[in-house]
Amino acid sequence: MSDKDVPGFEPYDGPAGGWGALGAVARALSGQMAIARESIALHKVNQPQGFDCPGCAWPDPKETSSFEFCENGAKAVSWEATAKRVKPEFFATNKVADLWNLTDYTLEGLGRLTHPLVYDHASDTYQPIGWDAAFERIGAALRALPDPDMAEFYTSGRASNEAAFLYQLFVREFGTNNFPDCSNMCHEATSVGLPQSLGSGKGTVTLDDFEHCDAIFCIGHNPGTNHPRMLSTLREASLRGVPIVVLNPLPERGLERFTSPQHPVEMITNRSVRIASTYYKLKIGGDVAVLKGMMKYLLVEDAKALAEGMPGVVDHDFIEANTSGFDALVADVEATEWHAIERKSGLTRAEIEHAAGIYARASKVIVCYGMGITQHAHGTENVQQIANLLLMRGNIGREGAGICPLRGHSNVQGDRTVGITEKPNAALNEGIRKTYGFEPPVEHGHDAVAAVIAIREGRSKALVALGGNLAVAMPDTEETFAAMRGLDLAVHIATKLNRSHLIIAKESLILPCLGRTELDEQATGPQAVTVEDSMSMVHASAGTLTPASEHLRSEPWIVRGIANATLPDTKVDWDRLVGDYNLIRDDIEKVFPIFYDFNKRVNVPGGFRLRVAASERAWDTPDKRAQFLIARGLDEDEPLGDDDLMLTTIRSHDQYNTTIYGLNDRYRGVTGRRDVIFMHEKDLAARGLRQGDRIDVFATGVNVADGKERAVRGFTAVAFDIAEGSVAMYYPEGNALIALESHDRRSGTPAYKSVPVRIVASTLPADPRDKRKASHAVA
Ligand SMILES: Nc1nc2c(c(=O)[nH]1)N[C@H]1C(S)=C(S)[C@@H](COP(=O)(O)OP(=O)(O)OC[C@H]3O[C@@H](n4cnc5c(=O)[nH]c(N)nc54)[C@H](O)[C@@H]3O)O[C@H]1N2
Ligand SMILES: Nc1nc2c(c(=O)[nH]1)N[C@H]1C(S)=C(S)[C@@H](COP(=O)(O)OP(=O)(O)OC[C@H]3O[C@@H](n4cnc5c(=O)[nH]c(N)nc54)[C@H](O)[C@@H]3O)O[C@H]1N2
Ligand SMILES: [Mo]
Repeated sequence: MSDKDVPGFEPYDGPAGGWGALGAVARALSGQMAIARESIALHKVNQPQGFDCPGCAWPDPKETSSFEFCENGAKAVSWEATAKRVKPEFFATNKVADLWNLTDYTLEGLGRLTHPLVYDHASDTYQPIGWDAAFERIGAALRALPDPDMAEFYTSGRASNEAAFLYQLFVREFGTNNFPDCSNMCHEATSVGLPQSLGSGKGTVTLDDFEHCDAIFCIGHNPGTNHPRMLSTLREASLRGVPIVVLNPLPERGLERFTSPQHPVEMITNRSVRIASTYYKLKIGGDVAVLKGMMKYLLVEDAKALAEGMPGVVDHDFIEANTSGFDALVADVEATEWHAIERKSGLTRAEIEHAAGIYARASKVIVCYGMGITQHAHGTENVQQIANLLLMRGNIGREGAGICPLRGHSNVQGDRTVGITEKPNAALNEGIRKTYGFEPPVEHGHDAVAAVIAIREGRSKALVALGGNLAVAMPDTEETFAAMRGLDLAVHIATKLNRSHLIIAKESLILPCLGRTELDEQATGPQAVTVEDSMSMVHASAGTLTPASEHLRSEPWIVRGIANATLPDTKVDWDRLVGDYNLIRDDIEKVFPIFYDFNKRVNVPGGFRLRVAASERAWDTPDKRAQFLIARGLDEDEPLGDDDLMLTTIRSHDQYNTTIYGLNDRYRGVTGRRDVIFMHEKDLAARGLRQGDRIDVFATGVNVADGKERAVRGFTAVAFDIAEGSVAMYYPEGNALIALESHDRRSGTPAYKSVPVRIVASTLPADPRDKRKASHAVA
């Protein structure tokens, strides 16, 4: 059977970027935007005077002189600045039961929300409501809870620092630390793992470091799709001759070659620049094995060099002066056998030693990583092994070297910095006490998994969501949906309609807010907000577009409204703060001294960098030294049954998390569908399957330990150059296979990237020409 026989699948030979990217932008724009809005908006993205791109958290170059082209940034902007609207008339004629049958793609594609809405049980419709009436209902429902800990306050990482700061302040004055947050599903393994290793929970590099490094490792992330502006950085490094080593079970085109739309000659001559110098297709969950193998090689080479009277390969002076735990790490690494490393990683010893050789010969190394590392049952340990590898050669805290976690949402890192955390430390609590004179709750609250479990068990009865699409983003689609139907109150502050809004509680409200592209006018005039990128740079963002509707309000204004209605004796002057966001920033500085001179420093184009102590080799750990921390064994995940495969759930090129912009995944050769599963030819053959066959996927192991069947059915298999034993499908289609209990015990991060599955021919009729629309594939 040839590739052509699968409708909508045809391997893509081109580079990342290039003309394909330009074409995709044109299509995204023509579908969503009025021409006038488009030309204004795109020229203001990531400019010193404009708004921060609502796409990814990759930093901007210091001088953004020309419009920095990014296909997926353009999609994110046009998706928000769309001319489409979903108005009360639409809701009046479409019952929620009917909306439920629309796909996620269609739901958000309806356009921007225009009015505050409240759900009416009698007619099964959402109906318009005034802002004050909405706040009163929310306040009354929250005050009626027997205990503030029975409410969950979710944040998605689009919220600005100002909105997130006010939100956490309100929630703490209300009396709980229940802060489920999108970063709990994302880089929580980093936020837990790195403070233990390095004393700082953030990346240690800046964009400048990429100009000075002499090797880059990219582990478990896909920048061509998720951080496209990073390709320009990698391209520059490649042209400088810097080796770029990739560890990824899939051949991601953006990590292979790139044609920069910023470079006319490259475009006209159709030339591309190679990105990876070496690409290792390891098995899903094989990262710890590779990292230990690399460390093993370093130790052997070190001993050899020292015996010959040469300088060691390991930086003993650095280790002596800066770290603890090295001897224990050596013992662990030496005890790990090569045959186990090879089996677990799917790579040969020679391949791993080659990678380690590149690492050893480079004097300044940056390791970048993403969800391929964090979303495993042992995600925290994975992150810590990367830190170990870097510490071994003193690759932290000096120019051109360091650790670079690629954050998700454009302000997910900032939201955490300004207090969105279920585990507040003493300094945060003291800052609030001192600034506002109320006693914040000190007992730890719920993260995302704990919140959904509390809702499932009826211990939590209210959910307020500052953005996001919690129900669809979480594992265990069916159980999460069912749990949320048991809520007394569900409030969604959102720009666009999504499935979480259709999971109806006793009382359900949708509060439509301004997006980042839009003008935010308050009592003292137009306001700017601030965001923090993946490299701890804080800068201002000011929207310029006319709001999508006159009824939209900013997130800070909405939080103010909820706070005033919920807390009759509040100690915070909410109206004053929201009238002038400079005052919010003054308060952020009072609670978090790291923001000293906030308003002054953020007024400089490009903003300022928040201090990351580890970048200066100041180790904020109990013994004030960086720690080598051991991961027991090589298992990142639960063991796999004999006939099982390991499934990973990934993003297509046409999606932003649960937002589906389109049904294509250009670089992986998929057009017009999302119901595919990428498999190695041999894994197909071993099951008597061929490309194009329809298959059913059954969860096994940890995900069915509770005795419940979890399955998705009727997906089409495509033969792909993925590591053997590893299979991939899209998120959120795969979420129905993952139990809430399948998460990293230390950080709570769901194991979205390691789902043991059994794959069999589908019981549904075989019909490869059936181009089903991407449905919300709940079995
Ligand atoms: N356009 C766009 N931009 C985005 C997003 C989006 O959805 N669309 N999402 C944003 C968010 S919230 C986030 S968190 C980031 C996500 O950015 P990424 O971390 O790039 O996210 P994923 O698509 O989940 O891709 C993870 C990569 O890990 C690989 N992988 C899977 N399992 C393993 C493994 O076991 N080991 C290794 N080494 N690799 C593995 C996959 O093949 C894939 O290439 O992007 C942000 N930016
Ligand atoms: N299987 C699987 N599941 C995953 C992942 C995975 O890799 N695999 N990744 C996980 C990760 S890394 C993350 S971060 C989560 C994402 O989880 P979320 O952050 O909860 O999800 P998003 O899809 O980003 O949220 C989209 C919604 O945000 C709203 N929105 C957009 N812009 C704004 C705004 O400016 N303000 C407000 N108030 N609302 C806005 C819109 O209504 C839109 O429908 O998903 C997680 N789930
Ligand atoms: Mo994320």
